[in-house]
Amino acid sequence: MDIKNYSLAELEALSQKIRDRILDVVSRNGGHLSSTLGATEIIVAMHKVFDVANDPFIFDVSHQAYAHKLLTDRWETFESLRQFGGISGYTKPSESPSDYFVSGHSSTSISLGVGAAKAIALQGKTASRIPVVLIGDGAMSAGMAYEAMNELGDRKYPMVIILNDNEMSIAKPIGAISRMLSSAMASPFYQRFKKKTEQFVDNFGEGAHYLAKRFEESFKLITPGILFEEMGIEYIGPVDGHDLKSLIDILNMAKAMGKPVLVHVQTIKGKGYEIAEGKHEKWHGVSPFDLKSGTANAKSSVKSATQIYAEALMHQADHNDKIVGTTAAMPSGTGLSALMEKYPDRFWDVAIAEQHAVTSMGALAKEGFKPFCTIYSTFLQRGFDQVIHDVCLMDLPVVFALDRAGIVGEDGETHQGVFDISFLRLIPNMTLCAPRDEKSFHQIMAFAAGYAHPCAIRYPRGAFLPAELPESIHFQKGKAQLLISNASDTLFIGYGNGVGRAAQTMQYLEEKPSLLDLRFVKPLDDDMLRNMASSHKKWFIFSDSSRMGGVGSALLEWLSQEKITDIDVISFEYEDEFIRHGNTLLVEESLGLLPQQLAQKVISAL
Ligand SMILES: Cc1ncc(C[n+]2csc(CCOP(=O)(O)OP(=O)(O)O)c2C)c(N)n1
Repeated sequence: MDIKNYSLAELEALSQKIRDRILDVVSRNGGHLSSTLGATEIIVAMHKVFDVANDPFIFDVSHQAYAHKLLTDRWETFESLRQFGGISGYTKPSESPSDYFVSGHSSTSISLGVGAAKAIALQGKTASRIPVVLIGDGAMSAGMAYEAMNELGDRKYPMVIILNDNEMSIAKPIGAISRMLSSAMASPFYQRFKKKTEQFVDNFGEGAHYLAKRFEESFKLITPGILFEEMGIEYIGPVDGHDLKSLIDILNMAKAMGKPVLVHVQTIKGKGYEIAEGKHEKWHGVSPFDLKSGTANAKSSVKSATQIYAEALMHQADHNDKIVGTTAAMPSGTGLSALMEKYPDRFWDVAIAEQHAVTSMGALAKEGFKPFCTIYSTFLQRGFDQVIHDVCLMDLPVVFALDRAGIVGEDGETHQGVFDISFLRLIPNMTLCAPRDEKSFHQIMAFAAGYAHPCAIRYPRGAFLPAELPESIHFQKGKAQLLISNASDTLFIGYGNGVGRAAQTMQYLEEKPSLLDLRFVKPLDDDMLRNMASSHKKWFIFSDSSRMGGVGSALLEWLSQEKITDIDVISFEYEDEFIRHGNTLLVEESLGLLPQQLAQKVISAL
């Protein structure tokens, strides 16, 4: 949609139309709501001032970029937002050339802007192309943003960074930076004073400009401006992010400055949908809801793995005051909110700062505490080096609780929790285990609370796959549990949620195999596996994880080490490719991973 020649009134009408479309589709499909509603005018202004076909448009996390999708040829297809085979909830160049980069993990945008600016300089196009970056105040809490600004402020590449400050991350933002952003510059006093100064300047002309500038400059000493200006980045703001005229004027100005400029924009999260307006965590990401009342259409009555984790951790924390824990900006997503409320001195949200979360928990462990570092599988990728360098090298007893392990559904590629086994298994001192249901989760938490070395526990998004199986027994390091023993050549080996998948697959088979709950993929249960290898010659592996380096891989390495050569191993883990977004069952069906499909594969393999 070319909006370059739109009048202000037309742009305002367009913003309303965009909001209506977002509300209509998100209320039916679910998705990110309040961030994207709040950023609507900013994105319309970006499209008015910059040229999406030429200038890199870079959205941090990109969950707020729905307006951008609607403005770039996806008005109709937006209908399929986040559905299998449909439009992604994030920017994705393979979906549209207007999407500059894949994004889903936060705080990469300024680095991308710096990289793009370097390329633009090398191409000799500095006069005709400029990166424009949209980043939220929550995303500004991560170290990467400062690493990028540190270089940018020194090299002075022309770039416009729009800081969308809605005073919210998903939850309440944490830390000094967010406090600084909402400090004096944004205060009513400053706003009133600024207006007065502007009137004064208008009335008295040039001479007054000098005074006004002096005022601004001295004020910056106690405002967010100082932070950015001292880094060498011009600061403009705060600007009302719902006032299109101001936004367009200021972005035009920032674009013309020929240097790095940060425009501090204030918005209301959820703007335009009254029920969601303001600081409401629950409207950040939503499942389908009734537009009129704002109530969710359907709520699952089955307990999620996250809920079980939170209850089990609460139980451990109630009985052991050495237990501490952290989340990196996901208090409700990880179930830690209740613990933070009950034990505010022992459970912390550290903002979007996975690396810092891991390392700081290492120090707590060194001091004799027992940290539970609760992070989504996909976001621990950020803290990989810290797991090795600051926890495992010291053999510290940090527990990594990895939520959303496996396919996560509608968030798709950027959020799939499929790599954790592969990237953690190779670390010396690391123990890896997984529960399969509520009871085993409580047992594993008791095990972890008393364990003196690093360990990681993975569990799925939503509920465990249900299965009628013998009860889980007490957890012991490196010990598997044989759940079903049949006089069969075939052994199903399940890990975590894979146990339920294996049990469900069995229901479609006439000849019933044996079923082993592996429980620990590191260390493996040597005795049990030797036993199984002598009686079962066909092993099928069930685990919601990447095949490369995953559970099957661990077992093949073990067989090779043991010089056992007469076992066939077939792994039903994920192939070596990125997994698309969509309803989890539909995605699994497309990968042939539904129990009925797996049963067919087993039959053909036997
Ligand atoms: C590395 C990483 N950790 C956690 C998240 C989860 N996450 C998605 S959006 C978000 C909050 C972003 O807040 P902000 O930048 O202020 O944007 P807003 O939604 O408020 O517009 C978080 C924590 C993520 N995407 N990436």
